[in-house]
Amino acid sequence: MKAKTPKSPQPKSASKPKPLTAEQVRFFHEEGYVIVPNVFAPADLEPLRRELEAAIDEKALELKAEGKLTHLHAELDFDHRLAALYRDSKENGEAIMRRLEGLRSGGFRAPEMFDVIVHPKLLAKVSSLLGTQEVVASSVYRLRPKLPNIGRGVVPWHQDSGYFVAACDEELIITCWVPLVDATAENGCMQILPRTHRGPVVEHHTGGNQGFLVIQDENLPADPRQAITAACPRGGVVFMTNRTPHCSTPNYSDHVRWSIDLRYQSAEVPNNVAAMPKKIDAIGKADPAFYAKANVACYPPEADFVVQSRDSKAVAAYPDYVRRRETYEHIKTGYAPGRHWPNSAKPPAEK
Ligand SMILES: O=C(O)CCC(=O)C(=O)O
Repeated sequence: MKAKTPKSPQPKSASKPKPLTAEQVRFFHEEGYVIVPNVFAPADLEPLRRELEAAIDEKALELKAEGKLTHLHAELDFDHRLAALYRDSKENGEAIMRRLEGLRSGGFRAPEMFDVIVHPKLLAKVSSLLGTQEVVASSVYRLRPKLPNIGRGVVPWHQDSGYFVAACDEELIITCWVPLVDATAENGCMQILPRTHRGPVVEHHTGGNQGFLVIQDENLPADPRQAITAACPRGGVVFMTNRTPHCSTPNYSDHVRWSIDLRYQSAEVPNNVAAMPKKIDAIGKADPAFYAKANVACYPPEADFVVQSRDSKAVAAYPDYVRRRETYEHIKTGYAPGRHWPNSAKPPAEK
């Protein structure tokens, strides 16, 4: 993909972004989630949608040049094109999605993605939930194209904390689920079990759909029939805690349910912003107790970065974000305390 620099996420003329209302904050803490429409204006998400469209086009052209694909479906819009490419060839569809989702090949980290992660409209809302100006973004963000009528992308019941180290169970890490199309029950939005997030991280099992972790129904903290359907219009955001059980259902529509999920925490919560993996391991080698004591991230395999701080020098610019993600991708830290969830046939997917 071509090298570009991000646009400034804060247009000079923009009015000060609004925090959540006291009622929305109260609802979030009571219910474990809050769905907020119009966090973004449609135009705010357009650059990301366009960049994803360009990435699909680039990969489709590459596959065509390799003789693997005949029909580019270039006449279709962003919401439909990937579904058509997948219908023609599962292999090609998977290859395109791997390019977009690729966890170990960089993931999607175009400037347009970064601009959404650090968007002041989103950070103002996140800040009001965290109760601090000092905000760290976790690299555990994901892009999810859920295609129509295939099981791929259906996510079983889990708490995000099921993926994080146990030392962070009592911390607050906010998931911001941002649909890039209107998310509905029909196209497979999330289901959320409300008012259960104050309980513990319950037992997860490995080997759910697509290798995801799964909470079996008998281990859910409430009857799954009490789940709410978290429909959310494009521009809106579903905010959830890391202990809020949630899942997502199949897409029965004719279009792709595009979404991204981003995660944020207070800078007080363990994170790896101060160290790259080599440094963490060098200290850990000299002092094995270090890993246990150190502030070394709720999800150690991926890089965290500061997105908001009173100290503006601490805030990661786009090149820092790319460098940190690349470094973590290529150098694995030895600090990886697994949760040791009960085994099943397949290994768990990375979040
Ligand atoms: O997007 C989905 O379908 C599921 C998202 C999810 O499980 C998450 O954001 O943790």
